[in-house]
Formats: sequence, C-alpha cells, structure tokens
Amino acid sequence: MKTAFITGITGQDGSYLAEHLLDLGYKVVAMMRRSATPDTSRFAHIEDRLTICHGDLMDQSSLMRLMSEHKPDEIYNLAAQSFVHASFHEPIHTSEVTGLGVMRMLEAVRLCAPKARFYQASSSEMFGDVFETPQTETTPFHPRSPYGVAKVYGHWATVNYRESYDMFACSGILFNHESPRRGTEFVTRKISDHVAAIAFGEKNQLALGNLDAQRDWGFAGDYVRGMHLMLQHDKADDYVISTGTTQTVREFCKIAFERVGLNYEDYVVVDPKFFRPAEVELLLGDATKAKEVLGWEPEVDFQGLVEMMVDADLKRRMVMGNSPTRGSLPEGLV
Ligand code: NAP
Ligand code: F7E
Repeated sequence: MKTAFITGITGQDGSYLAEHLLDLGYKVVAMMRRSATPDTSRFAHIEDRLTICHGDLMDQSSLMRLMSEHKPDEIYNLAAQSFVHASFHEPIHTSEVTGLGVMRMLEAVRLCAPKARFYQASSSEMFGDVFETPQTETTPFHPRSPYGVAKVYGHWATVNYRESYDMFACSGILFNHESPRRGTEFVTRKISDHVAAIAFGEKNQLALGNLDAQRDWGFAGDYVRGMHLMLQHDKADDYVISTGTTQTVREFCKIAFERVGLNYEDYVVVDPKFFRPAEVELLLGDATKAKEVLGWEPEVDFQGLVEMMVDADLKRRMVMGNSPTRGSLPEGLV
C-alpha cells in the first residue's frame, strides 16, 4: 500500500484529494497545524480513515520529523495562506508560509524522504498581468499580489530542486477551482452563500468588488485528479490544469441568482472595500499538455459548478428546517 502525505488537510483541496487517494487504496497521512479552534469539518466524514498528524510550514523541524516518521511515497504540498486579498494585508506572513514554506518542505523531503514524489500547489495567480491568452506552462509570470509573488518563489524552488537534486518534483499550475467546500471569503462561495441567504430571507444584499474580473473556474474534485496523475507519470514536470473557458464575476452572479428565480441586479451592489491594490483582470488556461500527457479531463462545466454550489448552500439551510421566503427553489430540491 502506498503512503501519501498531504499538507493543508483542513482546506478545500485537502479534503477532496484525501477522498480521492483513499478511494485509490492509499494510506493517507494528513498534516494540520495547531489551532485553539481546530476545524475538521471538511474531512470529518473520512477522518477515521486518515492518519492525522501535527506540523506547520513555519516550523522546519516539524516537517523533517514527519518526513522521517512516515517516509511517504507521494507528498502533496497544498498548505498556504491562499487568500489573495489577505496577502495585501499580511504580506510577510504570506511570504513565509506560501513562499518559504515550500522551500522548507523541499528541504525536509531532500534530507528525510528523498525518494518521495513531490507535488507543489502552484497557481494561475503567477500569470497576473498576463503576457498572453490563453496561458500555458511557458507563459512568463507577472504576479500582481504578495500571494502571487510567493507562489512564483515556490514554483521556481520546486523546479530548482528537480534540476539540482534529481528529485521527482512537479508543479501543478492550477486555475481557480471551487466547490461547496470553498471558503466563504472567495468570491464564488460568497455569491452562492449569499444567494441562499437572500432566498431564505436572511440577507437583502450582496456587496462585491470588481464584477468584471474574468476567471477560468473549474471544480475542485476534477482538479485533485490532475494532482495525482502528475505524480504517476514517468517524468516529473509542470502542468496547467484549467477548463479553457473564462467568465466574469457578473456572469457567476447572474447564473447563481437565476438558480433561485431572482435577478442579480436587484441584490448586488459594488463596495470599493473589496477592490484590490492591483487586480488580475483576466485568466484563461490552456490545459492541452495535461490532457495529452496525463489523460486528464474536467467533468463539471461552469453552469454545473455554479448550480452545484448554490444547491449545496440551499440544502444546508433546508436541513435546518427553514423554508425560502423569496424566489423559488430549483426543481431538483423541491
Ligand atoms: P485553502 O482552503 O485556503 O486551504 C489552505 C490550507 O493550508 C488549510 O488547511 C490551512 O490550514 C493550511 N495552512 C495555512 N497555513 C499553514 C501553515 N503555516 N502550516 C500548515 N498548514 C497551513 O486552500 P485550497 O483552496 O484548498 O488550495 C490548496 C492549495 O492550492 C493552496 O496552496 C492554494 O494556494 C493553491 N491553489 C488554490 C487554487 C484554488 O482555486 N483553490 C488555485 C491554485 C492554487 P488552517 O485551516 O489551519 O488555516
Ligand atoms: O477572487 C473578484 C476579485 O478571491 C476572484 C485563490 O484560490 O484563485 C483564488 O484567487 C475574483 C478577483 O479568488 C469580490 O477581485 C469581486 O478578481 O475568489 P477570489 P482569486 O483572487 O482569483 C487563485 C487561482 C489562487 O491560487 C488563490 O489561492 O473576484 N471579486 N468581488 C471578489 N473577490 C472576493 N474574494 N470577494 C469579493 O467580494
């Protein structure tokens, strides 16, 4: 039985990846950091099948101890301060965790588990002010936030360890991926949660920032399959994972509100406090390499993703015994 080690198990991707690897028959060791208020809700349904351990990307010795103890076959480094907006307020912390944290992981692997295959969670935010559209593995980087800058550091650290020490280290350049388990600070889940709250009469308004930003949004469950496939190939390499379509925040709102029979224009207002000092206006990925070399394909399209997220937020309220007071429930939920 192969052992996989995941950092970032309390996050969105950690839970989907753990599910996928358990289904494939892996022993899954998952790292979380110490918290006064630990939140295990995203993986509670599989917790008894996981080996949970404690460590922190800020603490080199904890990473080395865990690599020596578990000697994993595959390591997925998903942990990060991942919220772009927050990275402008906490740039040093973001650099420490999202940037230097990758180097700490690479050193722990090099010194304590050098035969392991390593996956780094890189990001389309590295493209930032894009040089070309669509973006591929060879598009130059121009990050637009401390988060993007930190991810560029982590990406090149991963490439450098592959080239310097012959380590099997891959960088997955993943475009935005969402799900009902997405944090409510990210725009997609903020919208789906507000749509449900508005339908149930809990809220009357949704305040957003830049409605014209365009993103290539996919489903997290599809994207974690790509991570695993990268580590199964003969050769370590870098891959873009994306849907190849792009939509505005406004379009996301439109479909989300339509799902409950409402018009987004009646509820959405723009609040400049959600603008960023520098914005990434357009992302659109070309995942041809991952499709041809790894055989990866996404299964959920944009409309399906929006509806999945809105439905999940409606259901959360329905199980509490509440009923909607505005609009109408989608057919499948009535
Ligand atoms: P997420 O939900 O924000 O999860 C981040 C995880 O990192 C959480 O488990 C968090 O733990 C953990 N973490 C933060 N600081 C840590 C530290 N110092 N030590 C150990 N763990 C720490 O992010 P996600 O959406 O699942 O994304 C997974 C990874 O992919 C991230 O690296 C992200 O930057 C990257 N990425 C995401 C997307 C996307 O669209 N989702 C796209 C490209 C790349 P706590 O619960 O304790 O905070
Ligand atoms: O913003 C705009 C905002 O915060 C998307 C992370 O997973 O994907 C994510 O980063 C867009 C931006 O995600 C609001 O200005 C408008 O243009 O959902 P987001 P992100 O910044 O794209 C990448 C690939 C990652 O790697 C990151 O870890 O939506 N927007 N109004 C808003 N965004 C938020 N959060 N809130 C608003 O009210």
